Amino acid sequence: MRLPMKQETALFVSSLLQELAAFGDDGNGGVTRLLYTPEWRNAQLFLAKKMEEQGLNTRFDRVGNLYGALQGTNRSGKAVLTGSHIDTVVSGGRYDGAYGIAAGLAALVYLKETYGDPLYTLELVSFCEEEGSRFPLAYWGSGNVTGLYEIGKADRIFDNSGVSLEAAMLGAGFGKPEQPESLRADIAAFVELHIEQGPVLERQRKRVGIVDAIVGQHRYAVTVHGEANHAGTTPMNMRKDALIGVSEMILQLEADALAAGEPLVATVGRIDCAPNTPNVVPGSVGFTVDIRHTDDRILSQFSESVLAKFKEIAIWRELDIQISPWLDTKSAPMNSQLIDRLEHISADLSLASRTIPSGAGHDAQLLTAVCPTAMLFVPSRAGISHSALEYTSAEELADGVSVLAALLYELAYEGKLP
Ligand code: HGY
Ligand code: MN
Ligand code: MN
Repeated sequence: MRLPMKQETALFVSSLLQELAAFGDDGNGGVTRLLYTPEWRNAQLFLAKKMEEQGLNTRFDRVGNLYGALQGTNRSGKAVLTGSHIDTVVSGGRYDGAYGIAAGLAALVYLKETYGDPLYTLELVSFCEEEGSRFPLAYWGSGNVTGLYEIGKADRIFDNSGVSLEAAMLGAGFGKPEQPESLRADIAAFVELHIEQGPVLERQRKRVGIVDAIVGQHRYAVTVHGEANHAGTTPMNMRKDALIGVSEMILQLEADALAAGEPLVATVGRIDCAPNTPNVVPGSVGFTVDIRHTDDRILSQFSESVLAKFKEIAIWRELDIQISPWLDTKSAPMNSQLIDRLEHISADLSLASRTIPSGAGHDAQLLTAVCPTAMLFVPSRAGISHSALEYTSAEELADGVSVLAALLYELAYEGKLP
């Protein structure tokens, strides 16, 4: 297969990422594009226009996933998909998610211009949400495509300001019965291209990371109630200080994660304290827990054990505790045949590669439930991600497109499905 021109590809992808970053630009170099917000909706509509300009047939499904398709000639009814997510974390980077979409568009445009129509329909997908940054659930887009979620649950999930997922979805113009169902059973293969979001590829001077497995994840919302009281008149030994109790829980989480050793990671990323006033003993505290491991059994054991310790701390400090799990994604091995083929493609392109586990969660881990799935990474500068400092060079972005285009060519043009 003839290769896309590096410079052209680098320019196409970098400028599209630049344009996308304007939707949700937080003014400090970061991007905040939360599900069903105006900046999210405008980014999806902008992408639909870009796809149409490039000759793809576009459509939205009921939850707001966007597809751009090159119709296959063999009428098999099967489709090869590539893509990623358009939403971001708060003040995130411009590459996480968006790169897989921009690179996918570059690859489809190149393949169409060079080889015409594919044998199997080839589709680019911009999943509506993956991060779990606004609502207490993640993978809303790919979860509806693969059957993990059904849209009916949207009226029981609320963001921090009390807006339901259903109201937000309807407000953004989705969730209507007349819109196409999200669930799909026609996906023959899925390939996700993403930045590594870690330091390994750069440190080992590899241009391509071929993912062998994606970690399993448990996320919880924990609320601890004590007794709000006067900071001046309440003696230290007569307090039910929710924040002190939570501090002890967080230190316990860190100690246990360090004791468990790699690749286990555990994070408290969000904390809300009430009444959050300097001269009031904190009455209640809400916080999130994110625990990950490549082995689901170890992940479950660790979660059970540390949450039991949280409860002991609460009893000892006469605090009430509620723990609600809101994410439990299993670790997901990628398709071994596609891993081999990515290794051969990288070698043919003289791009140094290695297989690598993903400590970040991705839509690809849900697609493994419905089709053979592969994931590949390009390096992240200093391993930084979920930050305005997230960066990957234009040349490295173009490397990813070359490998992606070569695999999509084998799958959709040569018809070599796994
Ligand atoms: O949190 C993650 O692992 C991913 O960025 N959603
Ligand atoms: Mn992310
Ligand atoms: Mn991502």
